[in-house]
Amino acid sequence: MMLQGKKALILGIANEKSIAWAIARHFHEQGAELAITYAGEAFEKRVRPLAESLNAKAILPCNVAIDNNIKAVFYELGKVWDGIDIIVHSVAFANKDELKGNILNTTRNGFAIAMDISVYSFIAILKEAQPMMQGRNATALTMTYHGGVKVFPGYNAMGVAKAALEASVRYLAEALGPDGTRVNAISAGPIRTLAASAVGSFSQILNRVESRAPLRRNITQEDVARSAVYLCSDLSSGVSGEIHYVDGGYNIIGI
Ligand code: 0WD
Repeated sequence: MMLQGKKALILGIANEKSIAWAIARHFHEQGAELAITYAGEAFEKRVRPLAESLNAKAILPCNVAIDNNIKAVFYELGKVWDGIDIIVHSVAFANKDELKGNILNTTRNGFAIAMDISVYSFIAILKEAQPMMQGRNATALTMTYHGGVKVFPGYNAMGVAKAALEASVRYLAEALGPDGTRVNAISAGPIRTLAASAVGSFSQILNRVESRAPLRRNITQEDVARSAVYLCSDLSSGVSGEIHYVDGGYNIIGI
């Protein structure tokens, strides 16, 4: 068991298709103890039974756009855990209007929302988590997409947000490294989830990856979860600040 006894906080389960749900299941299988958050009341009905099925030690609300929600999570975790070994941030959001047409459609407010929920939240969470992660060889993992590096139809403001998220991974790795904490991201290939359904040209992207990726298939939530186990276990003890692709190799193809 790769994660025996590790205490893992997972943010970003919306339903059973969520990447974070596959990660939670694999972490549980590998012996981790879990705390799971849901984005707000509307999500509780779906997320609570999933979390209970993995014997989560804490099941807490957390809208990452609200500082007090984030603070409350760590206050509550402090009551049940003496520290945190793993944080998985699998959260992103942009208004649907920002995810069609081209980037010139982006509004000031829509841009700010995408950056706040998809980027700043990772920084805010790790700031609050720092005291509980210090000195335990802890790890933090976020989820990004190649649209932060290359242009994909409809990805627009979210592509800009993922570029900022990837830069944040590097700055956070440097900030938390002296504590022994590692910070990494998985850049996942496209997967049909609730979040993906908001991206205008998603089917086109899926078809393209299936025909062009070296593995000639799309990846699954399980592919991502297995790499997450590696990045959050002591097997990756020397790895920090990395953007690790789990995309069937698609990103290496030039033409
Ligand atoms: O193709 C894909 N599905 C890829 C997803 C490819 C590469 C990366 N990713 C990323 C996403 O950008 C995201 O960062 O993986 C992460 C997880 O996404 P997912 O598993 O594909 O999608 P989903 O199951 O919808 O989980 C994302 C969840 C939200 O769902 P919705 O769809 O309702 O926005 O992020 C959560 C919420 O549960 N979320 C929030 N959590 C707390 N506070 C908030 C918020 N304000 N907003 C969204």
